[in-house]
Amino acid sequence: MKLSAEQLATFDEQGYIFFPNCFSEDEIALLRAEADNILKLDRPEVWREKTGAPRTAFAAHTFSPVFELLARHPRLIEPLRQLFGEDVYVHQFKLNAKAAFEGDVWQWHQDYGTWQRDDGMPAPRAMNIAVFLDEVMPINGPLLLIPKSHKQGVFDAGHDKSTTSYPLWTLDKDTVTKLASAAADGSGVGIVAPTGKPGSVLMFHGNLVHASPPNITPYPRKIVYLTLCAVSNHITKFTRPAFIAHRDFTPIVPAEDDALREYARAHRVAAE
Ligand SMILES: O=C(O)CCC(=O)C(=O)O
Repeated sequence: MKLSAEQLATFDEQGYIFFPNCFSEDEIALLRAEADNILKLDRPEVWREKTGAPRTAFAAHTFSPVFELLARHPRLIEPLRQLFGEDVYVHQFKLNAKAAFEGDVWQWHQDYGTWQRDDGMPAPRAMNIAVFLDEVMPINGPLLLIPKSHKQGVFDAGHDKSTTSYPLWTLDKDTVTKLASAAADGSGVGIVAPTGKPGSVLMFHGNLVHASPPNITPYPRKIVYLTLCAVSNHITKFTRPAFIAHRDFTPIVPAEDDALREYARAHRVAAE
Protein backbone atom coordinates (compact mmCIF):
# COMPACT_ATOMS: atom_id res chain seq x y z
CA MET A 1 0.00 0.00 0.00
CA LYS A 2 1.76 3.15 -1.21
CA LEU A 3 0.60 6.58 -0.09
CA SER A 4 -0.32 9.00 -2.87
CA ALA A 5 1.00 12.57 -2.96
CA GLU A 6 -2.46 13.71 -1.84
CA GLN A 7 -2.48 11.30 1.12
CA LEU A 8 1.00 12.43 2.14
CA ALA A 9 -0.16 16.06 2.05
CA THR A 10 -3.28 15.24 4.11
CA PHE A 11 -1.16 13.39 6.65
CA ASP A 12 1.25 16.28 6.93
CA GLU A 13 -1.60 18.76 7.43
CA GLN A 14 -4.03 16.79 9.59
CA GLY A 15 -1.71 14.33 11.36
CA TYR A 16 -3.67 11.21 10.45
CA ILE A 17 -5.02 9.18 7.55
CA PHE A 18 -7.98 6.79 7.64
CA PHE A 19 -8.22 3.86 5.21
CA PRO A 20 -11.69 2.23 5.23
CA ASN A 21 -11.87 -1.52 4.54
CA CYS A 22 -8.14 -2.18 4.25
CA PHE A 23 -8.41 -5.80 5.44
CA SER A 24 -11.08 -8.24 4.18
CA GLU A 25 -13.75 -9.98 6.24
CA ASP A 26 -11.78 -13.27 6.07
CA GLU A 27 -8.62 -11.66 7.35
CA ILE A 28 -10.47 -9.89 10.15
CA ALA A 29 -12.34 -13.06 11.18
CA LEU A 30 -8.96 -14.75 11.70
CA LEU A 31 -7.55 -11.81 13.67
CA ARG A 32 -10.67 -11.37 15.79
CA ALA A 33 -10.85 -15.05 16.79
CA GLU A 34 -7.16 -14.96 17.76
CA ALA A 35 -7.67 -11.70 19.69
CA ASP A 36 -10.56 -13.17 21.70
CA ASN A 37 -8.37 -16.14 22.70
CA ILE A 38 -5.43 -13.94 23.65
CA LEU A 39 -7.51 -11.60 25.81
CA LYS A 40 -8.55 -14.61 27.96
CA LEU A 41 -4.94 -15.59 28.71
CA ASP A 42 -3.42 -15.20 32.13
CA ARG A 43 0.07 -13.93 31.32
CA PRO A 44 2.07 -10.78 32.16
CA GLU A 45 1.48 -9.25 28.72
CA VAL A 46 -2.30 -9.17 29.25
CA TRP A 47 -3.27 -6.16 31.36
CA ARG A 48 -6.72 -5.81 32.89
CA GLU A 49 -8.96 -2.89 33.76
CA LYS A 50 -9.51 -2.25 37.45
CA THR A 51 -12.70 -4.36 37.06
CA GLY A 52 -10.72 -7.35 35.72
CA ALA A 53 -11.93 -6.95 32.12
CA PRO A 54 -9.09 -7.18 29.58
CA ARG A 55 -7.60 -3.79 28.64
CA THR A 56 -4.47 -4.41 26.57
CA ALA A 57 -2.53 -7.43 25.41
CA PHE A 58 1.04 -6.35 24.70
CA ALA A 59 3.47 -8.03 22.31
CA ALA A 60 0.96 -10.59 20.98
CA HIS A 61 3.09 -10.74 17.83
CA THR A 62 5.80 -12.50 19.86
CA PHE A 63 3.59 -15.40 20.94
CA SER A 64 0.84 -15.59 18.30
CA PRO A 65 1.71 -16.67 14.74
CA VAL A 66 -1.35 -14.81 13.45
CA PHE A 67 -0.33 -11.50 15.01
CA GLU A 68 3.30 -12.13 14.01
CA LEU A 69 2.02 -12.01 10.42
CA LEU A 70 -0.01 -8.87 11.08
CA ALA A 71 3.06 -7.13 12.56
CA ARG A 72 4.85 -7.75 9.24
CA HIS A 73 1.91 -7.03 6.99
CA PRO A 74 2.93 -4.97 3.95
CA ARG A 75 -0.29 -2.94 4.10
CA LEU A 76 0.93 -1.60 7.47
CA ILE A 77 4.68 -1.61 6.95
CA GLU A 78 4.99 -0.02 3.51
CA PRO A 79 3.28 3.33 4.27
CA LEU A 80 5.55 3.90 7.25
CA ARG A 81 8.72 2.84 5.40
CA GLN A 82 7.68 5.29 2.70
CA LEU A 83 7.02 8.09 5.18
CA PHE A 84 10.25 7.63 7.16
CA GLY A 85 12.36 6.81 4.10
CA GLU A 86 14.03 3.88 5.86
CA ASP A 87 13.40 0.50 7.46
CA VAL A 88 11.21 0.24 10.53
CA TYR A 89 11.09 -2.03 13.59
CA VAL A 90 8.29 -2.83 16.03
CA HIS A 91 8.54 -0.52 19.04
CA GLN A 92 5.25 -1.67 20.54
CA PHE A 93 2.36 -3.98 19.70
CA LYS A 94 -0.94 -3.53 21.54
CA LEU A 95 -4.29 -5.24 21.25
CA ASN A 96 -6.68 -2.86 23.01
CA ALA A 97 -9.92 -4.55 24.01
CA LYS A 98 -12.17 -1.64 25.09
CA ALA A 99 -14.48 -4.35 26.40
CA ALA A 100 -18.28 -4.09 26.27
CA PHE A 101 -19.58 -2.19 29.35
CA GLU A 102 -16.13 -2.16 31.01
CA GLY A 103 -13.59 -0.70 28.58
CA ASP A 104 -12.05 2.24 30.44
CA VAL A 105 -10.93 5.74 29.38
CA TRP A 106 -7.60 6.61 27.71
CA GLN A 107 -6.84 10.16 28.85
CA TRP A 108 -5.67 12.86 26.42
CA HIS A 109 -2.07 12.24 25.46
CA GLN A 110 0.57 12.15 22.74
CA ASP A 111 2.22 8.80 22.13
CA TYR A 112 5.60 10.32 21.44
CA GLY A 113 5.41 12.10 24.82
CA THR A 114 5.59 8.68 26.46
CA TRP A 115 8.15 7.22 24.05
CA GLN A 116 10.43 10.21 24.57
CA ARG A 117 10.12 10.44 28.37
CA ASP A 118 10.01 6.73 29.24
CA ASP A 119 11.97 5.13 26.41
CA GLY A 120 14.45 7.84 25.33
CA MET A 121 13.25 7.80 21.72
CA PRO A 122 15.25 10.57 19.99
CA ALA A 123 12.59 12.00 17.62
CA PRO A 124 8.93 11.51 16.66
CA ARG A 125 9.92 9.21 13.82
CA ALA A 126 7.58 6.48 15.05
CA MET A 127 3.83 6.12 14.95
CA ASN A 128 0.83 3.92 15.43
CA ILE A 129 -0.93 2.25 12.59
CA ALA A 130 -4.17 0.83 13.95
CA VAL A 131 -6.38 -1.97 12.61
CA PHE A 132 -10.05 -2.06 13.65
CA LEU A 133 -11.04 -5.63 14.60
CA ASP A 134 -14.60 -4.65 15.54
CA GLU A 135 -16.78 -1.94 14.14
CA VAL A 136 -15.75 1.35 15.72
CA MET A 137 -18.84 3.49 16.25
CA PRO A 138 -19.42 6.93 17.76
CA ILE A 139 -20.88 5.15 20.81
CA ASN A 140 -18.44 2.36 21.72
CA GLY A 141 -15.36 4.29 22.80
CA PRO A 142 -13.84 5.43 19.50
CA LEU A 143 -10.47 7.07 19.33
CA LEU A 144 -10.81 10.89 19.52
CA LEU A 145 -8.18 12.90 17.63
CA ILE A 146 -7.36 16.62 17.56
CA PRO A 147 -6.36 17.24 13.94
CA LYS A 148 -3.24 19.38 13.42
CA SER A 149 -2.17 19.05 17.07
CA HIS A 150 0.95 17.19 15.88
CA LYS A 151 2.42 20.47 14.61
CA GLN A 152 3.33 21.88 18.03
CA GLY A 153 5.86 19.43 19.40
CA VAL A 154 5.62 17.69 22.77
CA PHE A 155 3.36 19.35 25.35
CA ASP A 156 3.97 19.37 29.10
CA ALA A 157 2.31 16.34 30.64
CA GLY A 158 1.77 14.72 34.02
CA HIS A 159 2.44 11.06 34.72
CA ASP A 160 -0.99 9.58 35.44
CA LYS A 161 -0.45 6.33 37.31
CA SER A 162 -3.83 6.13 39.00
CA THR A 163 -6.78 6.87 36.69
CA THR A 164 -6.49 3.62 34.77
CA SER A 165 -4.45 0.45 35.16
CA TYR A 166 -1.89 1.68 32.58
CA PRO A 167 0.46 4.63 33.40
CA LEU A 168 0.42 7.36 30.77
CA TRP A 169 1.81 10.90 30.33
CA THR A 170 -1.41 12.90 30.03
CA LEU A 171 -2.22 16.49 29.03
CA ASP A 172 -4.12 18.91 31.25
CA LYS A 173 -7.58 20.26 30.48
CA ASP A 174 -6.33 23.76 29.55
CA THR A 175 -3.99 22.41 26.89
CA VAL A 176 -6.70 20.21 25.38
CA THR A 177 -9.26 23.05 25.50
CA LYS A 178 -6.88 25.44 23.73
CA LEU A 179 -5.94 22.89 21.09
CA ALA A 180 -9.53 21.87 20.41
CA SER A 181 -10.76 25.46 20.19
CA ALA A 182 -7.79 26.63 18.11
CA ALA A 183 -8.69 23.82 15.78
CA ALA A 184 -12.34 24.86 15.85
CA ASP A 185 -11.60 28.51 14.98
CA GLY A 186 -10.68 27.77 11.40
CA SER A 187 -7.20 26.32 11.78
CA GLY A 188 -8.65 22.84 12.09
CA VAL A 189 -11.77 20.84 12.83
CA GLY A 190 -11.92 20.53 16.61
CA ILE A 191 -12.12 16.88 17.62
CA VAL A 192 -12.80 14.02 15.24
CA ALA A 193 -13.64 10.36 15.85
CA PRO A 194 -12.79 8.18 12.84
CA THR A 195 -15.32 5.37 12.79
CA GLY A 196 -15.70 2.43 10.46
CA LYS A 197 -16.09 -1.24 9.74
CA PRO A 198 -13.74 -3.95 10.96
CA GLY A 199 -10.72 -4.00 8.66
CA SER A 200 -10.38 -0.21 8.53
CA VAL A 201 -6.93 1.21 9.29
CA LEU A 202 -5.92 4.48 10.93
CA MET A 203 -2.39 5.84 10.99
CA PHE A 204 -1.58 8.85 13.12
CA HIS A 205 1.47 10.97 13.92
CA GLY A 206 3.29 10.28 17.19
CA ASN A 207 2.58 13.83 18.39
CA LEU A 208 -1.12 13.86 17.48
CA VAL A 209 -3.18 14.51 20.65
CA HIS A 210 -5.75 11.77 21.20
CA ALA A 211 -7.89 9.98 23.79
CA SER A 212 -10.84 7.62 24.02
CA PRO A 213 -13.90 7.54 26.29
CA PRO A 214 -15.09 4.48 28.22
CA ASN A 215 -17.23 1.93 26.44
CA ILE A 216 -20.57 1.60 28.23
CA THR A 217 -22.26 -0.19 25.34
CA PRO A 218 -22.71 -3.95 24.76
CA TYR A 219 -20.49 -3.63 21.66
CA PRO A 220 -16.79 -4.46 22.12
CA ARG A 221 -14.29 -2.26 20.30
CA LYS A 222 -11.05 -4.11 19.69
CA ILE A 223 -8.24 -2.27 17.90
CA VAL A 224 -4.68 -3.49 17.26
CA TYR A 225 -2.01 -0.78 17.40
CA LEU A 226 1.25 -1.56 15.67
CA THR A 227 3.83 1.04 16.65
CA LEU A 228 6.60 1.23 14.07
CA CYS A 229 9.79 3.22 14.60
CA ALA A 230 12.44 4.19 12.07
CA VAL A 231 15.42 1.93 12.77
CA SER A 232 17.86 4.86 13.07
CA ASN A 233 15.56 6.35 15.75
CA HIS A 234 15.55 3.36 18.12
CA ILE A 235 15.01 3.87 21.84
CA THR A 236 17.90 4.53 24.20
CA LYS A 237 16.35 4.00 27.67
CA PHE A 238 15.01 0.74 29.00
CA THR A 239 12.74 1.68 31.88
CA ARG A 240 9.69 -0.33 30.82
CA PRO A 241 9.38 -4.10 30.38
CA ALA A 242 10.67 -5.30 27.00
CA PHE A 243 7.19 -6.56 26.12
CA ILE A 244 5.94 -2.94 26.32
CA ALA A 245 8.91 -1.13 24.71
CA HIS A 246 10.81 -3.57 22.52
CA ARG A 247 14.60 -3.78 22.42
CA ASP A 248 14.95 -5.71 19.20
CA PHE A 249 15.63 -3.10 16.52
CA THR A 250 15.86 -5.56 13.63
CA PRO A 251 14.27 -4.14 10.46
CA ILE A 252 10.95 -5.78 9.65
CA VAL A 253 10.91 -8.03 6.61
CA PRO A 254 7.37 -7.65 5.22
CA ALA A 255 5.23 -10.76 4.74
CA GLU A 256 3.35 -11.47 1.52
CA ASP A 257 0.16 -9.49 1.02
CA ASP A 258 -2.00 -12.63 1.20
CA ALA A 259 -0.19 -14.08 4.25
CA LEU A 260 -3.23 -13.93 6.55
CA ARG A 261 -5.53 -15.53 3.98
CA GLU A 262 -2.95 -18.25 3.34
CA TYR A 263 -2.63 -18.90 7.06
CA ALA A 264 -6.42 -19.17 7.43
CA ARG A 265 -6.63 -21.51 4.43
CA ALA A 266 -3.81 -23.76 5.68
CA HIS A 267 -5.26 -24.02 9.16
CA ARG A 268 -8.78 -24.65 7.94
CA VAL A 269 -7.43 -27.46 5.76
CA ALA A 270 -5.36 -28.82 8.66
CA ALA A 271 -8.44 -28.83 10.92
CA GLU A 272 -10.63 -30.70 8.39
O1 LIG B 1 -7.36 2.14 22.27
C1 LIG B 1 -7.65 3.26 22.67
O2 LIG B 1 -8.80 3.59 22.88
C2 LIG B 1 -6.60 4.29 22.92
C3 LIG B 1 -5.21 3.80 22.75
C4 LIG B 1 -4.20 4.88 22.80
O3 LIG B 1 -4.49 6.02 22.90
C5 LIG B 1 -2.80 4.55 22.71
O4 LIG B 1 -2.47 3.38 22.60
O5 LIG B 1 -1.97 5.46 22.73
